[in-house]
Amino acid sequence: MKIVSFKKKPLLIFGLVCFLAGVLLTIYGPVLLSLLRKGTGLSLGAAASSSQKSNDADSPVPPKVNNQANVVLPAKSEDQANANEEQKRAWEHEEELLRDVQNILKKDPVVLKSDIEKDKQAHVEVEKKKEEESKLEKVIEPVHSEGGQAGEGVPSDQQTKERQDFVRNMMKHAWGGYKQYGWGANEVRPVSKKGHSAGIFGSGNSGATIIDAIDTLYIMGLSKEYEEAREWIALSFNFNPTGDVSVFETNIRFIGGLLSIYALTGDKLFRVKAEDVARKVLPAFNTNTGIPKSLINLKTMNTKNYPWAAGGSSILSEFGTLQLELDYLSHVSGDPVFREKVDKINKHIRSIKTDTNMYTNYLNPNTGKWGSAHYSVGGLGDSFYEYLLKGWLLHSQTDTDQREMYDAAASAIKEKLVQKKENLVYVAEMRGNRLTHKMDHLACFVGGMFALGGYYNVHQNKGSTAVDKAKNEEFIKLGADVTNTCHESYTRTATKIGPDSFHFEGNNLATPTKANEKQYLLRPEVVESYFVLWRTTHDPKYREWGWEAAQAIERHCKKEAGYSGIRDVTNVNTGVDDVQQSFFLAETLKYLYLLFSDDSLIPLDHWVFNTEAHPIPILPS
Ligand code: DMJ
Repeated sequence: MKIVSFKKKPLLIFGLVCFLAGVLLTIYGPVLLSLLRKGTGLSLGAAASSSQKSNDADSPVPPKVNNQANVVLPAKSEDQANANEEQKRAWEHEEELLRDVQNILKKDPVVLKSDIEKDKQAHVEVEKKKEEESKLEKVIEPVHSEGGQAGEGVPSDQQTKERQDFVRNMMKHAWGGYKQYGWGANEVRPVSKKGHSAGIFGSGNSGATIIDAIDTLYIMGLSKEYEEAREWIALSFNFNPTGDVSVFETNIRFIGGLLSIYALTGDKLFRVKAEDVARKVLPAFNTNTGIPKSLINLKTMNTKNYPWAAGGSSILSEFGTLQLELDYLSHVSGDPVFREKVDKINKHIRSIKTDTNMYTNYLNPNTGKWGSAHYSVGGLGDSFYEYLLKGWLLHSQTDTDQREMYDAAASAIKEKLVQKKENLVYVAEMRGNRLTHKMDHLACFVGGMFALGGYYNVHQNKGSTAVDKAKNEEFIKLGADVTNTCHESYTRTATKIGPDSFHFEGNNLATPTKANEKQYLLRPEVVESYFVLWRTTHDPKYREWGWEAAQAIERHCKKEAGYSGIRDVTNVNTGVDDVQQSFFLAETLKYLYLLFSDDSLIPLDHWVFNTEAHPIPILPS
């Protein structure tokens, strides 16, 4: 560092004062001159007018000024009087400026320096504010949002309305805890009251809860909370996590969440942010087959699969759960690149489809071959089947290949995996040819999926477009039966909340065995199926079941700063995991709320829910 010697200081200060005086005189010199002239009775205006008077009859004639009292002599015409008045004001202003300059020059150089610093700071603040205001600016684009108006769907009967309010209050509590203790972090720890992040998000604060929750806030008509979320997204959301992030989770939570709120509001901000996030993960698709890797590091652009996935495979439920978000993103952005990624994956899967119409949970993205024969509608497989159906719905039921794939896959699941023990219908898993008589909480979405497909007549007679009415009804019934089993997994525990996995062997009937199967992570799949079954059958029992679940969650999971997962659903004195998962706000509470809302709110004829419960509008055919 250069040190200025003490002796040289006065010289420096003198120099600085001279410099400032020079600058200020350059700026205010003409003013000074004008005032000096004024003092001698010769104004700039008067000087100018004396030379112009004869050749410009219309130009304002400057007034004569009485030096003592500054009194303007009467003008000849009204115009002249106005011009005189204006000129007088200008001179007064100039005088004021000069006084300011004189005062500034009288100041101690140290004070002067600090004043300049303060001015600079104030300028920076003003510029920052301007920038923020421009970021917060709302540009609304036309979108298809039928039935997506904030706060709509109030049910007509009092009891249902009270239940709807109850769920809205749950959402307020969940949001309030996150806002106070986890703001900007991915999630909140509702007991230890601090931010939390899971490995799927990489490192850093990406505000997963804000992005995941914003459409729920909007749908519930929580406008203050919605604005808080929007402001954070506008000013602070850049999606720059370090470490490995999950491409699948980024897609369903971030891209899906942003696109959904864009579709509901038309607010351009969300479309631009969604596109930005999507572009960042595109390098994960650069494999021989176009099947993306599971993880991407956004700093190094390294991509890889989970080390536990056999043979370096990608996961079926991950690469098969992209179409809703990426097709819609291409539709609204006009850039086909996103849809092309999905098309390539679909093309590859179709090219290696087997006669069994089943899809194993693993696929090697480089060789393009299926991995070990593990079939499941729970974790690793689940939303692949969901998106076969929903991709067909998204495109107004026009993609025949996709319809046939879903029809055939659902039939294969029914034939090979669906089992019944006593009165309980469930969907088992299969390894090789062996069944595992177990269902995950995750697999409980399948009840809603089967019912949704049947409701929209996805099952058609082979080789024709004629609807197979009986088969569709069978699937609605199958959906109801499986959902009944999932409900049983709730009613058979002490807390009335369902476990993460449950078995159908020996004495086990929809009950968990191992310790880690007894936890409840605030998952949505069971209430998701209640919601879909309610919309497709209007059997009132689904609202009752949803109400049981809401109350049980309130009783056992509510903590001071939000809701927490619990360790053991079979024990009313259970411990907690101290995590409020972002999907609790995105999915669990949204499905419960919609269950108690009128069907006109997010009508199924116009919207299709992504696997994180973010509604995406059905595209015109
Ligand atoms: C959610 O993130 C999604 O529903 C996903 O498809 C599966 N897992 C969780 C919730 O359990």
